[in-house]
Amino acid sequence: MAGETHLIRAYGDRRDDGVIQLSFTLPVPLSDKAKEAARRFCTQLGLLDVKVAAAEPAADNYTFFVVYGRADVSLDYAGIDVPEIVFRKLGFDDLNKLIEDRIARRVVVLGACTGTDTHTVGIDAILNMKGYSGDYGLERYPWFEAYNLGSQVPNEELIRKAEERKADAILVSQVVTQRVDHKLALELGFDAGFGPGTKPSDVANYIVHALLKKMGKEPEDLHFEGEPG
Ligand code: B12
Repeated sequence: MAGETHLIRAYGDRRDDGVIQLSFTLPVPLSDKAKEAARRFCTQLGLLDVKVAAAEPAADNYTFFVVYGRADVSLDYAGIDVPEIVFRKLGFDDLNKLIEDRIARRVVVLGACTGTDTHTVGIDAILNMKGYSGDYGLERYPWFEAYNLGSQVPNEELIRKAEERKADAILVSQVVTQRVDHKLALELGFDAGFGPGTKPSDVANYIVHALLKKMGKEPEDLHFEGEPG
């Protein structure tokens, strides 16, 4: 009911106990002193009843910790208002059918790992027939025309080829980066940024919905599952 609050706290073992798990690395060799440092680190973060559950050497003079602690934080879930229209992500056949019905031509996509970057596994995972963790790559979609230009492709060459083929979407893979996420990708002028764990079907759905929006065939504020956020 309007005006009612709905307070939520983290759930560890029991409702509202506020218990959370944290993992992090400190630049010290593994020792009891290191564990105490980890405990104080979490206490300074505001956690209560801090317990160091695991401490493992991550490298020389680096220790990885798993810590539990109680966060005395609650927030009013009812006070969070995020207007969204979320559509179910379409599967392989449904998405191809949507392209056939609403775009009525193959969607042209070019992808490359650009600049001096040689990390091709990522872009291959998105584009190649075999895809990634059982999710087909865009080359397998009959209603996509997907071109994988490989690695170390100069940006100018990618743009030139994209213009030649009248590409609907250009996929740029940069793995040696300063951790580009969706937010930074938008700031850099890209339409979206996809990170580790992305499935080809996420990208395929994103491209089709973005194209339909551009063609005015879908509402601007449409969102779908798997869309980077
Ligand atoms: C394999 C690898 C290599 C291989 C690459 C072989 C190849 N053909 O790809 C080789 C040995 C060549 C290599 C070299 C180097 N590497 Co290297 N490499 C790795 C490693 C171990 C795995 C990367 C990988 O393939 N992951 C698997 C794929 C599937 O994951 P992914 O790339 O994230 O892709 C997924 C998503 O990100 C997404 N995605 C990726 N790209 C795109 C693009 C689009 C458009 C979309 C939508 C989605 C998408 O979809 C994919 C599936 O989900 C990582 C460490 C790691 N575990 O990540 C280091 C790593 C990436 N490498 C690193 C570095 C520094 C280098 C070198 C500079 C090392 C050196 N000093 O020589 C050189 C650079 C060479 C160059 N010019 O690029 C660093 C990068 C650090 C940073 N700041 O970014 C890492 C993180 C290692 C580390 N911890 O330091 N590397």
